[in-house]
Amino acid sequence: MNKVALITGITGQDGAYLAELLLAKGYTVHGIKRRTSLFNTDRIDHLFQDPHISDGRFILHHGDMTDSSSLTHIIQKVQPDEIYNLAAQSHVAVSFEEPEYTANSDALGALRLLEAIRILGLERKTRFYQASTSELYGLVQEIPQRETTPFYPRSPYAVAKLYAYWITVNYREAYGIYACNGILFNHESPIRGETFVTRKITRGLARIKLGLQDKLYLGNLDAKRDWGHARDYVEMQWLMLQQAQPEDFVIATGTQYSVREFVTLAAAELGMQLSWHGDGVAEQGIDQNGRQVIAIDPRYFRPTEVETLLGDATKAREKLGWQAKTSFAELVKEMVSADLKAAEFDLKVLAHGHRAQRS
Ligand code: NDP
Ligand code: GDR
Repeated sequence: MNKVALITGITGQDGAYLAELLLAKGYTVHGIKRRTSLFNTDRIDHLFQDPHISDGRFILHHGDMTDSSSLTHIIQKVQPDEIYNLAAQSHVAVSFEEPEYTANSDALGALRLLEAIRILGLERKTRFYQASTSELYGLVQEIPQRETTPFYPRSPYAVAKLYAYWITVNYREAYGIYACNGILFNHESPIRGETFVTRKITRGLARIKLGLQDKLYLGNLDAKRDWGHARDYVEMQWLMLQQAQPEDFVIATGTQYSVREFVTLAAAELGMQLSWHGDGVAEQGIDQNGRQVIAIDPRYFRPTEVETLLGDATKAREKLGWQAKTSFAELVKEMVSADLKAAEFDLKVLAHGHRAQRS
């Protein structure tokens, strides 16, 4: 019998990559999407449309992480072998503006799923994956960060995810549920949300290159991250649920770059040679023609910042044979190339007198 998976956050970046991976492995994939006034299934529409990919094995349900009744009903109906809890208000900066909602969906959401497993008597059947995050390390206590590094969360998002991390560990220990945390460092792709810094940069620079926009405004250029590719990381999410014993794993590339370095490389991909002038909020990125391309907007600084993250995924490599496949340079190249195509499309639409999408 084919396995049945339930993915929360199916319409998000990781949800889309994971659904594709599980369908390719023969799973029946159920996803939970929330009701929105506009379509929010852009990232997964191809899974419905191509019968060779899904063959009727891809099913969506309306639900919300803040609504236990919908979650419990769906789990009862689907009887999943595996639940991947990817749904979250996942934007760190937004969590300072919506701290209570972030706690409700990101912290209590995980509890609601685990309670549903328990209430429905599925403790021995259903395996549970929690999307934990390198943001737990926040004000870092050790470099690089590994499974044993102490946590010091620095945002309402990270504090909510800290609860979700520990409730996952607790339900594993208290009720014997196969539940584990993937502590994933930043991972990106051409379908990354447009307000996360990498996608904001590749999309913004591609549009500047084609004259669709003049300048890109950013915040802290000194922040350093360990950036990998989402496609590589969802493979690890699946692997973590296939082991004899549930354990928590750090997933990272082990390399680190600053936001400034990301911008410089992405610009170079587009033929723009940036030089940096001034500092703090006065810093500017200038191209080889003397045009200011990057400016700082203090709005994008966070009340408490995570300055540096660098992961050590030795445990994943040794126990699961996992290693990141995509290099930083390949990731940047792929994202820039996809956003250049999207900008070219917008330019054509404009040339025909229409309003470009999401400009
Ligand atoms: P996205 O923001 O792209 O996707 C989040 C998903 O959660 C979307 O499908 C969104 O729906 C859904 N969602 C948000 N709130 C609710 C809610 N209240 N009820 C139901 N669904 C909801 O995130 P990613 O795919 O990048 O990340 C997946 C998970 O991994 C998240 O939990 C994130 O916090 C975590 N994580 C991500 C990392 C990364 O670098 N990408 C690193 C470490 C952890 P909608 O489409 O309608 O908005
Ligand atoms: P992060 O990702 O907070 O690490 O959380 P994000 O891309 O938002 O920020 C990374 C770093 O870039 C700095 N930065 C900016 N960030 C944004 N969004 N916009 C800007 O204009 C900008 N300028 C500079 C930020 O200050 C920060 O230091 C992501 C999310 O996917 C989380 O859900 C996940 O848990 C972590 O990665 C691991």
